[in-house]
Amino acid sequence: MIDIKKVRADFPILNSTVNGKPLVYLDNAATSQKPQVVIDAIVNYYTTINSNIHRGVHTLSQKATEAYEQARIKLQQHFNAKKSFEIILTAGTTHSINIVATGFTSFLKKNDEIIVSAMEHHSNIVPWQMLCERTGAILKVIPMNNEGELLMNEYDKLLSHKTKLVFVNHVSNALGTINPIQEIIDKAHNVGAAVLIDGAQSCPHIKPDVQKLDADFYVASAHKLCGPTGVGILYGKEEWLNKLPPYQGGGEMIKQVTFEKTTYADLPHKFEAGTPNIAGVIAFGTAIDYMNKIGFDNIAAYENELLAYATKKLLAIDGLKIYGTSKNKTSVISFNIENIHPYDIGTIIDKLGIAVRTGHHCAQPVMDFYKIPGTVRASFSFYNTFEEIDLLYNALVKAKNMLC
Ligand code: C6P
Repeated sequence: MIDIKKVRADFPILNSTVNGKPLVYLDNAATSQKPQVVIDAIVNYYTTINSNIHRGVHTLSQKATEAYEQARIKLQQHFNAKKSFEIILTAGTTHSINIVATGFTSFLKKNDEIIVSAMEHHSNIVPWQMLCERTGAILKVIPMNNEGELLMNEYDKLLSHKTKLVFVNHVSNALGTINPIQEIIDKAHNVGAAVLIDGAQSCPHIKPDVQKLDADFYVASAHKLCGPTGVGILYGKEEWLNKLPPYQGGGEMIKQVTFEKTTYADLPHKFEAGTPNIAGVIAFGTAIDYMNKIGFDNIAAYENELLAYATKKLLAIDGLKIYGTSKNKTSVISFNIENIHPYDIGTIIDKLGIAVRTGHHCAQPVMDFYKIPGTVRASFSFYNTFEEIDLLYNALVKAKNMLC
């Protein structure tokens, strides 16, 4: 059970006003708000143990290193990786995907095939297109239906001995659809292909078990999970991470450097060149603890109630159409109101203190599929309330009356 009053008190920003109105933050799919414990973790780091990690023998450096590595272990436990060094600390989902896409350059040859889905975020399309340009590999797309669900029989037809990689988001950011990733992984493995799951949108709602899933790679961003921006993970199976070449060269990722030859450090350091976002990683660990204390089952149950309530309420508005109507979805509602541009709705309701995202949501192929320029996207988190959904409804009715 979510104790909503208690939970909301953890988030200082939820008490603020925007344009003279109480903030109603419904843009959680873009980024989540941060509880005080996460903010404190960042402040504590800089006020008590700020120093560089893995480098110094002095006490501060050792304390910072320990806190940083402790966060890695929390993340290992959360995602259930077998080894802590299978968790690479990155700048976020986009960075993690690019590490894998760049690393695969030497493994692919002309006419090898890569499969993505029709509902990917640009960060799970563009790096693979760039990989195809470098290697001559071919990008194939699993199509979707009007409800925003992947056509799994078409996926079956795309898979062959030519398929080397499959990349799919666990949850679509534009539609909220939860994709059948276990089936996608199992079928890809049957033809010998590796699978990367983009968990950017699923991680705030679903606790994944990467070993049970048997995912080859799983990526996520801290900022979707009540953690700071500019931090994320690349989970990779040990054998894959050992095979992949490093993405960036620099300090910390080496064993030995001479002008003739450099040898690389062991995992995870091979992929962690340079001074990382130390405070951000430590605060990511705090955010994971915070979310687990609330409990992902509690979060999912409460957000499902919010989703059902909001869906019913919004559909009562004449001319409102929801995009992404799969039964299996997270608390995201993408919609348009007939003859009104999403940007105009977003601008008007912002004046009423309501934050939603408008536009193509970095998923232009999804918008092209529905032949629309974009949508309004309201995305709910475990700290949102039913009253806030009522405020959204009232604001939309007001916007509609003003614009029609
Ligand atoms: N989606 C949204 O408003 P970064 O920016 O690297 O933390 O995450 C990129 C990313 C990758 N995959 C999916 C499915 C995503 O949703 C996102 C980020 C935000 O939908 C910001 S564009």
